[in-house]
This record gives sequence, structure tokens and C-alpha cells, in this order.
Amino acid sequence: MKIEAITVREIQLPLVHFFETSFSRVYDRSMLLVTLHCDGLEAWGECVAGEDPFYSPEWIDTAWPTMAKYLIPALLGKSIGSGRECPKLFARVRGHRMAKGALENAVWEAESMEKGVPLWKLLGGTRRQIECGVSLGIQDTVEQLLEKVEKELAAGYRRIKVKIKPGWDVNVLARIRERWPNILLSCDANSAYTINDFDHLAKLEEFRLLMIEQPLWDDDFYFHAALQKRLKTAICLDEAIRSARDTQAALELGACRIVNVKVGRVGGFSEAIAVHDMCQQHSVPVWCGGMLETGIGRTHNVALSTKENFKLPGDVSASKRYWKEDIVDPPVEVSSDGLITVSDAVGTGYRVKTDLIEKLTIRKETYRAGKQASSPR
Ligand code: OSB
Ligand code: MG
Repeated sequence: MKIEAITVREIQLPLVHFFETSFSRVYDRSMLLVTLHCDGLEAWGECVAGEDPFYSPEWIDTAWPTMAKYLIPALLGKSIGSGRECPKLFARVRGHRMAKGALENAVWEAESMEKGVPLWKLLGGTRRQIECGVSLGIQDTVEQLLEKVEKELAAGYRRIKVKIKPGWDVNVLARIRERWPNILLSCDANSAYTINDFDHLAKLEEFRLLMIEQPLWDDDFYFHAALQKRLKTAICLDEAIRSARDTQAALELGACRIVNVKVGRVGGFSEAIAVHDMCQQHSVPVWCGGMLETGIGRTHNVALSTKENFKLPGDVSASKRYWKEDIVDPPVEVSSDGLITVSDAVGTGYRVKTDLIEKLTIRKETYRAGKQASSPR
């Protein structure tokens, strides 16, 4: 398929409830969306970069110019058969994985439409149903968090993950475990601890957690390996895993026993599949992480989660937990037993609501083949 034009836009939409991690509290989400225009069809991708460089060095204001100046010119006017071709076309640009991922995933979506197959099958998925968990942010009070846990368990979610930070950890997990001794429970620190906290983190062992996600620095394997040696509880890496090569290093160093796969964080579906496969070779289970996505990124996560080694419930949950009205139709829905079922429809199986997206757009630019707005130096 020939890529004739690419639109990049920023949309802004309010979250149903604020989301607080160890690094920030957000009330709204700003997202970059990309649209590929090729052979009369339109395919979409979502850039999961945050509003600030707090989760990762990348944020929306680095993603946009990187796409405009380097990544989009590498695609425009080209005939591309498959999303698999993107990493090579983008290889000269170092990092900027979320920007790359948005474009690559849109190419995979276009490929699935052109071939007339569901995206999940194109990605090599084998599961018809995926298991869903929820990620619960830091609240103003523990009571408010307990209410949220109760609500999500009643809705059928199969794993509860809570965000932790110093001062919101042992006390909070103790209250959850006291009330629900047997649920699948995990926590995510988003790099809030250091080597001075090993004794403190060892106190989390008694809560029989499924995992402790990214307790230490976002770029570290060495100290995570030291911590993992000390703990019986599995460490799961999120931020630190940027590629399949990172995954191999982390696993062989013993830095974790579980891996969170976020397709944007690793630069697109090709690398996400490689991370998945690397873990599978090491008999390490993975699960699909989330970045408060709109329906476009969310349905891409659903498709990826159908792959065999996604053995643990992911942070892929219903649209209505985040948005009053999602930008895909139908919204992503989770059954009362905590599952999302994929269909045999072509592409993601969800329709993109272009009218609503136009209303939410705060800036937009279309780049066309042969008319490079800003070409690389
Ligand atoms: O660390 O997994 C994370 C959201 C934003 C940034 C980082 C993370 C998260 C989540 C939310 O945990 C997952 C979701 O529900 O989308
Ligand atoms: Mg995380």
C-alpha cells in the first residue's frame, strides 16, 4: 500500500476520575493520534507519550516534531507491505519509541484492513478472550481506594493493581489484604524507591503479591536484580524494558520474573512481539500494560493481548472507566467475569468516531507525499 498522507493531531479529553501515580496526578489526557491515508483507506495509531516527561523521557511535545521531521518523511510516498517494515525505516532515529509505535501500529492496522484479516490474527494472536485487571491510582484516603477495589471486583476484574509510593504502600496493602485475603493483588511503584528502601520493600512480602512493578529507577537492571535476589515476591519491570534486547538482559541478570509489555514503550507491535517471544523462550509470563489510552490504543492493546504468552491479566480495561464517551464504537467492554472477547471482524473490529475526534482536536497537521513540510537535515 502506498502511504499518500499522514495526519497528526492532538486531542484532549477529561478522565472520568483523576489518576495519580508516584510521579503525578492527571485530570485530563492529551493524546497524539495519527491517521494514515493510503489506497483509499484510513488507519489509526495512538501515541501513548504523556503530557510531561515524568513516566519516560518522551512526551507529546517531543513526539510530534520527531514524527513530523523524521518518521513521517520515512513513510510518505513509500509502498509498504507490512508493519514489520517500519522498524528498519525508523532505525536511524534513536529512541522516541512512542512516536515510532504510533506510526508503526497504524501501518499494522492498515495492513490488516488491506489483507481483510483481524488485527489480532495478523499479530499472531491465539486467544479469543483476554483476561482483564485494573490499575488503581493513589487516592486521597485509603477508604476511597477500598471502595474502588470493591467496585472493580464486583465488576468482575481478575486482578487488582494499586499504585504505591513511600507513605502509601504497607499501610494501604495491609488494609486491602485484611478485607480480601485471596484476590490476585499487585502494586506498581513507578520507580519511587531506592536501594535505601530494600528493608522497607521486604515488608511487602507478607501481602502475597503477584508482583511488585518497577520499584527502582526507570533505567535500572542491576539494582532490581539485587532486590529480586532478596525477595520471594516477583519483580515485574515496566519502564526499564524498552526492547527485546533489554528483556534478554533483564531476564538473564535476574532483574525480574514478570514483564509488562506496553507496545508504545517498546516502539510498536514488531518489538512488542519480540519482547513477548523473548519472555516466552525464558518461560517468563507477560501481561499488557496500559497508558490511559483512548479506544484507538486500547483496541490495539486488546489485539496484542491475544498472543499466547500474555498469561496474566493485563491493565486493559473498559473504556467507561476512563472516558464518558470513547472515540471508538462500540466502546471497549468487559464481561461480568472480567474478559474481553475479540471478534473476527477486519482491523480492530471497532469503528473510529471521526466526528467526535474532530471536536476533541486542538491542533492538527496533514503531511503529504512529495510536499515535505520540514525535511531532515
Ligand atoms: O506504570 O503502568 C503504569 C498509567 C500511566 C503511566 C504509567 C502507568 C499507568 C497505569 C495505568 O498503570 C494503566 C491503565 O489503566 O491504562
Ligand atoms: Mg507500570
